[in-house]
Amino acid sequence: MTKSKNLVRLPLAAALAVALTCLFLPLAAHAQNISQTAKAGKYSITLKVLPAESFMGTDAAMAYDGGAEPEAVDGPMQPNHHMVAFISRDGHPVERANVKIRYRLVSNGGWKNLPVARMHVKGKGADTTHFGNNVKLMPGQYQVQVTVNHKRAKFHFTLQ
Ligand SMILES: [Cu+2]
Repeated sequence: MTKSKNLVRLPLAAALAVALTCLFLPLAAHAQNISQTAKAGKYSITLKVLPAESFMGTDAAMAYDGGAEPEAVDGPMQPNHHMVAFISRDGHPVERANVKIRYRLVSNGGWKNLPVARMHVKGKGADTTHFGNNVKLMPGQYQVQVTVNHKRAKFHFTLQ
């Protein structure tokens, strides 16, 4: 008797797990992080699209090192993402380079330039140097091109 009860319970538990997963998927999609790596000449470029990060105040996650002005999290643009490129060469992080980032919402046609700031993760040192900015991105399919010292890498992802 006990055995047959267990046999019934297992599929129920599995069904419940699936139902719960479906319920929580929309929440997970909001916290979606993109991370893709591609080659550009001798550079290895990891493009990350994360939630918008703070550059200001004691709680800042980012330490600004130069380049374009950082887009404030609570600024007029109301950025919802942090689109950045981590660059390495021969396994070593690249701290200085001429970096250009442009992006395009595929359904919308036009390319936009991301004002590229140089930063590192606050308190983690220059090894965490990366390039990019906070930006407002609608859901959709994106193409991104990252150019490092005239070598270009291409990325393609879908934001939910
Ligand atoms: Cu950053």
